[in-house]
Amino acid sequence: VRGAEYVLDAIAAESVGAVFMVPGGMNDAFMGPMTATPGVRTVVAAHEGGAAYMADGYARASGRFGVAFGIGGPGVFNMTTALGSARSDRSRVLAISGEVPTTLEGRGMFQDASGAGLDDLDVIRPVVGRSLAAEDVATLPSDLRALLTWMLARNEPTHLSLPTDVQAAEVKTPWTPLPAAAYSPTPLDQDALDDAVWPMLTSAQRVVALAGSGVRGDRGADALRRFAERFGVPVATTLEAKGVLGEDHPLSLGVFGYAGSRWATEAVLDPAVEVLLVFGVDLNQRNTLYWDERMRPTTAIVQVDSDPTVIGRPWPAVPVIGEPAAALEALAGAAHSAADAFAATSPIRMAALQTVRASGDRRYDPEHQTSSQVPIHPARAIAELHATAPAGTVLCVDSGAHRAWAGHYWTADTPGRYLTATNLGPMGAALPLAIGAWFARPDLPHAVVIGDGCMLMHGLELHTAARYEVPLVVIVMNNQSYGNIWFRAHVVSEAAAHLTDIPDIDWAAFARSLGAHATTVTDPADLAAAYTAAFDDARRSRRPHLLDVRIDKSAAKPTTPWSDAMHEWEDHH
Ligand SMILES: Cc1ncc(C[n+]2csc(CCOP(=O)(O)OP(=O)(O)O)c2C)c(N)n1
Ligand SMILES: [Mg+2]
Repeated sequence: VRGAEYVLDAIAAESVGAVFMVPGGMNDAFMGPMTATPGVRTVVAAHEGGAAYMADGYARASGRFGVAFGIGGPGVFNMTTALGSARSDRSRVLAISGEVPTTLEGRGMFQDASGAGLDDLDVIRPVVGRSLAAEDVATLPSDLRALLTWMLARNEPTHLSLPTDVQAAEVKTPWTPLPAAAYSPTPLDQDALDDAVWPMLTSAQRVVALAGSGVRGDRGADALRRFAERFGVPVATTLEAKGVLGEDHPLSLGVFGYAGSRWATEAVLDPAVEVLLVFGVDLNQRNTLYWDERMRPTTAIVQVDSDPTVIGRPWPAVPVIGEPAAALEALAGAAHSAADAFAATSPIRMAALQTVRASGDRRYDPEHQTSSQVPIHPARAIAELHATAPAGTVLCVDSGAHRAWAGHYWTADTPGRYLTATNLGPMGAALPLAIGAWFARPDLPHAVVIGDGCMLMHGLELHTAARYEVPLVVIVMNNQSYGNIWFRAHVVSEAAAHLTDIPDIDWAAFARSLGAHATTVTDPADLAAAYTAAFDDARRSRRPHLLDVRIDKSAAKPTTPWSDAMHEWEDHH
């Protein structure tokens, strides 16, 4: 087969069912295989950044990996933000770009971004784990293999640049599928569990778990639940991993960190905690409330991660290297006296949890969820969405004040149904993430919560959803503002506040012009009916349905612990 066909065959053999792309001259040889490889659908995006976010969404929702194609040079440059986001969120994305033929590098050929031209490998290098140019068809199989295994082993995007002459050249041997173990390659340090963790748990009573997006897939979420239930361990999650233990579960504390719940804040920062078990969490600024020292328990933090480089940062921790899913399986199923002793202290943890839960609502300011103010209170917009969304809905949330509203007032009751690019936090990710996720799980309803500012970035991907009959419900939290910035700007000056204004855009008209259906909602009393009708319509008509929800930009965000931590930090640094 030819090089381009070989690449598509490999993608199909790895059970990746959709690829996302923007076409162009350097990719022409892919067009045939993209439309003739059984098992692979090809989706044309509006922008290569959109294609790369779609690949990220597909990766998160499928548990396999995502693939984005673009031309070398401009196509690759357009992908950099999305790939940087995938790298920050440890998502598995392979970017593939066509390049000028090796024989014409550096001669002034149109769009030359080879090493002798604009050198897109060097541009993309910091946002992917590894980037290779397959300059000879003889190395294409090993280059592709190296990039896939690297991506899977390290959970980071990689990039393949494929010159057109290599795309057209003959590959002699067929692709050998990767072993299943390549998808969860890190061995578990069982000794660390046996020699360090179990002795500690035998004598510890007050133990809390914090689970992050490193708890991957159904297996990880299920093992987390069994572990929590067997030992009565309350579980908080990061915002990115919201719902990895269903937030309606009796042991769930909800989100800890940015936009986190009152229960999680109180339980994790409780000075009586002896051991904090951290599963697949990068203990970064947002996940720790500015590295709040009160997170450090009296005995130890135990940090389980497949990536040893995040362990011990920012605080010393008992290291357990391994897939969190594997560690949780081992902990949940342990059959020895230490496990029995730990299970025996379960009532103490349950009692502490009951105290927190009995002290009031999980959320801050729960009364805002029923506010009848106009413009609509954002807490009400989210609460009504949760009340009316069909069971199992996957919610994708963008970057801005709406991230805090959704993070706080949405209840994620099923693992893997809350997707958001939290670490780099690039505006515009959520809509293409949702499109990609839908291609992995077309059986599930998908909704997007997005700001009007984010719509200005990648809102045109609504056309992609319309074109491919993706039944998304897109809620534009329309405050005619870069709302998150407004909070800081309006205290500077009126002129500064105006820099955060967004004109009164008719998002419903915009949506209709792209082939989507749309409704504008200004009265909170209409929300429930509008949401219900939108989900029904999207499902029946197989079209995206956009809701332009007119909300109040000045409502104070439910991020009190975060703001307190910020002020504390600023006072001391
Ligand atoms: C690509 C990118 N540019 C700028 C920012 C900084 N930023 C964070 S939130 C925000 C405003 C978002 O506006 P909107 O989507 O309307 O959301 P709102 O805050 O109003 O809910 C900006 C400009 C960012 N996160 N990403
Ligand atoms: Mg806005």
